[in-house]
Amino acid sequence: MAHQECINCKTTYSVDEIVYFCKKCGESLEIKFDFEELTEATKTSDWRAKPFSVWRYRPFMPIHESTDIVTLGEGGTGFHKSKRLGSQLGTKYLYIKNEGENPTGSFKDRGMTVGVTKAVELGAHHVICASTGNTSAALAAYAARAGIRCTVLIPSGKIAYGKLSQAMIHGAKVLQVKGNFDEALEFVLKLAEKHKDIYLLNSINPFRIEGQKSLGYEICEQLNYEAPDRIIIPVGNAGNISAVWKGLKEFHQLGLIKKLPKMTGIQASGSAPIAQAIKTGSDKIVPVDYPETIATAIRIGAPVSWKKAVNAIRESGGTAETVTDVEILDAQKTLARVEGIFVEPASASSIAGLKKLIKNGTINKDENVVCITTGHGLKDPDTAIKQCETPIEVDANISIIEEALGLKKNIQY
Ligand code: AN7
Repeated sequence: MAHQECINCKTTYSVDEIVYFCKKCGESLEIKFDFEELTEATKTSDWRAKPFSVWRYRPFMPIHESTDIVTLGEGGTGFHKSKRLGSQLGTKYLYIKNEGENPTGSFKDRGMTVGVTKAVELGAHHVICASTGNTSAALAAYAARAGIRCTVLIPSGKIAYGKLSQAMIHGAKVLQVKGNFDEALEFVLKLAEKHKDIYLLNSINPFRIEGQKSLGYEICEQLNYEAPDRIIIPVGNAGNISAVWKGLKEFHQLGLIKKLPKMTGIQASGSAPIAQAIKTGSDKIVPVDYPETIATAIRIGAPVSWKKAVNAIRESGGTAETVTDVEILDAQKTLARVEGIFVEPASASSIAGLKKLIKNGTINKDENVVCITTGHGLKDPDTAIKQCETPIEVDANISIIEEALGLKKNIQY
């Protein structure tokens, strides 16, 4: 029903073949379905009767029917109408799709449940990824669940402790490579090329993208089979924006939604090659050699899926914007305090981007906007704590506590 296809020269490969790049032209691959078969499969299946989750969409997934899935209950995340934040920022219809509510605390779980299921289906016993943190946390958890070996390569410098602790406790072998994320990715690509028994699960792997496309489906279903006017997404390696766009286009092609939203990608200003390409109208990106940002999850200078992302943004009539670290941290705090949603800095970039695009007139107040927040705030408690007032140490004494709280003493209620 499905095959892998080169995004450039359209060469096809079976879904049972382990291949990460086109053997003819070296470009990345995507999963393509026979549309008539997909239409039939989705008509005859009772998927709509299933609860929200990635596997509600099993007929849309390139996994054999007989395969046992590796799952921790991913997807079905909260879709929060955000009236207070919306009115503060000047937009009427704002929703936060909070992917931090996934099992390991990020959207990566959607891709990993499908990616690790595929790994097991292919008979792999060892999975690998390079990661700024969340991918490694998710892969380590799903590999543990499947009972297979897991290796992760992380960049040197700061990686958020919550994520590192997850990879470690789930038993992954963690190597910190002296270099940035882009260099770590080069090594895992080389390892997977050299050692055919190691299965690569970076977002270049098209099966992961299939899992992540469910995020696009779910948003439309949570809006009662309507697409929003715009979806705003933090962009690093650009797998997610490509995946969401793929899901939306499939729903559209199946007639489940009538229109498509404007895909809007947000990057941190210190690592923004895609936003630069969009702004300058270029057909190529200029990689950033030394990417820098407080949002370590998206500190990526040479995004592998940039072509798919640029295409998604242009095809949908969307845009891309950059946000500074100060804007990111400000958005993180505002979202936590105004809506009660705690997200990690990279995730807050979608909110910071929304604020900027309203201010510069790109987004008008009547647009129906969905901001995706990609990872939970507890992933990176250090950054959160640094922005807040330090707890005051007080003596165990009621009047001292009242004084510290600014409460009047001697009042009887
Ligand atoms: C919270 O974990 O790349 O544009 O190695 O953790 O699909 O790369 C993380 C990416 C956004 C960017 N938000 O998504 C990794 C990694 C959070 C993230 C992104 C990431 P893509």
